[in-house]
Amino acid sequence: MTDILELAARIDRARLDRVPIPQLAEAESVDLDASYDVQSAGIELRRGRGESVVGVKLGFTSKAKAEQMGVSDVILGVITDEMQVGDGDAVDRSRFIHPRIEPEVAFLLGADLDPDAPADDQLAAVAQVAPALEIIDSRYRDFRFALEDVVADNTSAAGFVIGPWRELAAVRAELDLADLAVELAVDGEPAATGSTGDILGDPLHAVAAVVRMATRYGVRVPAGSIILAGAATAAVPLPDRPGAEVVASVAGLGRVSVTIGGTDG
Ligand code: 0L1
Ligand code: MG
Repeated sequence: MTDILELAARIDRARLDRVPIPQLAEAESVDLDASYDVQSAGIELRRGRGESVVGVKLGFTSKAKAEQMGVSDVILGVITDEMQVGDGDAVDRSRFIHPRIEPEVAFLLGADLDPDAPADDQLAAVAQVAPALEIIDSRYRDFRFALEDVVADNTSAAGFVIGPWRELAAVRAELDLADLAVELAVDGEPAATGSTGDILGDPLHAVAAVVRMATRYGVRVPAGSIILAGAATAAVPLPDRPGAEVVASVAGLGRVSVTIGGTDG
C-alpha cells in the first residue's frame, strides 16, 4: 500500500535540504489519485510550519508541454505565501535545487469558485488579472519525472511573482486576453517569446480547468485566491548571477520582474 505521509515527507525533505531524490515511480507504485494525496499531505506539512495557502496553479497548459509529457490533461498544484516574491524584489536562489522560470498570467478571485455554476458565472468570480512569473523547481534528480511524480511534488511549484493587478472587466473591454504577445527577458535579452494563447488557447480557460480539477481532488479555491493560469513559453533556467534580472512582459497587461539575490545582488 502507498504510504502517503512517508512519500510527502520524502519530497518535503528533498525541498528543504535542496537534495534531489529519485523519481517515486522508480521504486513505488503511485497512481494519480495517490499522487494528489501526497501533494495534499505535503501542503499540510508546510501549513504545519506556518505557511498559508494563497491559491492554486496549473501545469501542462501548453499543447507542446502536454505532448512532450504524453498527457492529455492539466495538473493542479497549490501555492503558499512562502513562495511569493514581491514584484521587482530579489529572490534567494539558494532556496532552490535547479530552478527554472516561466512567464504566466495570474487571476485573483473576488468570489469563491462554485463548481455547480455555469462557466460564465465561474468567470464572474475572477476580479483581477496580472502578468506573473513562476519559478518551478523539481525535487527530482535531473528535473526528470513521470506524471505521478510531478503531481506528488506539487507540480514543481517553488516561487511566484505577481505584477500589477488590473480589473479583469476593464482589461477584457480593451484587450483579447487570448492573443497577447509575451516575452521573457534575462538582463534585457529576450530568452523566450510566446502568446497568452499558448495557455490553454486562452488563459481564461484556466478558470474552468481549476474548477474541474479542484472539485475532483478536493482542493478549496475561495475568494481571494490567486490562480496561476499556466506558462506562455517554455521555462528557462533561473540565472545564477547575483543581480541578474528576469522580466516577463505581457503586451497591454504590463510587466513583472525579479532579480537574483546574493552577496553582489
Ligand atoms: O508550472 C508548470 O507548468 C510546471 C508543471 C510541472 C512540470 C515541470 O516542472 O516542468
Ligand atoms: Mg507554471
